Amino acid sequence: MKKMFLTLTCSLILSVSCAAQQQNEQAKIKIEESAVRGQIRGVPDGEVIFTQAPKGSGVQMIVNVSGIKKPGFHAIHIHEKPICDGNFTSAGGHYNPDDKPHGHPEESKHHIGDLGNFRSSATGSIVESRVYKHLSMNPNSQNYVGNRALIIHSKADDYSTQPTGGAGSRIGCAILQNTAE
Ligand SMILES: [Cu+2]
Repeated sequence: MKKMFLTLTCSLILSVSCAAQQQNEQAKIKIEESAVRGQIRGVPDGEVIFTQAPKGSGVQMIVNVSGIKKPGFHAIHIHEKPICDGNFTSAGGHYNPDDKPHGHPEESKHHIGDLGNFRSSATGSIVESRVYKHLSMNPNSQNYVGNRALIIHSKADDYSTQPTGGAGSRIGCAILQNTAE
């Protein structure tokens, strides 16, 4: 009887942990499915990943870049076309379907592609996570982050020069795509 009880308890524990594991796997797959990723090419290299923000609405961006030659602030924007050729002017202008003025991403008026400034460390890397309320992971939304390009600039964004923010040349470019597409 004792043995039978033990067997029963064990299999119960097993099935509970097994179910938890399955749930974890499913959650992982869901995150993978809804991720938009981009491999950064250019002078710096690295990766950018967009996922649904864990709390409330919005999109979380994790950027992990190394090899930036100039420490200090660099503008990052989403540009209109998913093309990273030559000097990256192939990516077109900032993504701005509403025809708004360029600005800071937390101000009332800005391009959908305005993501702000990122500080590169003394060793030339940017490792940062930020949440943007104005972006969307829904491919049917105008604010969708996929099928565009992420551009890293040589200089900081001044948030006022129209329409570029005076951010200088394009030193890095990533084609943004949903990995499940
Ligand atoms: Cu830009």
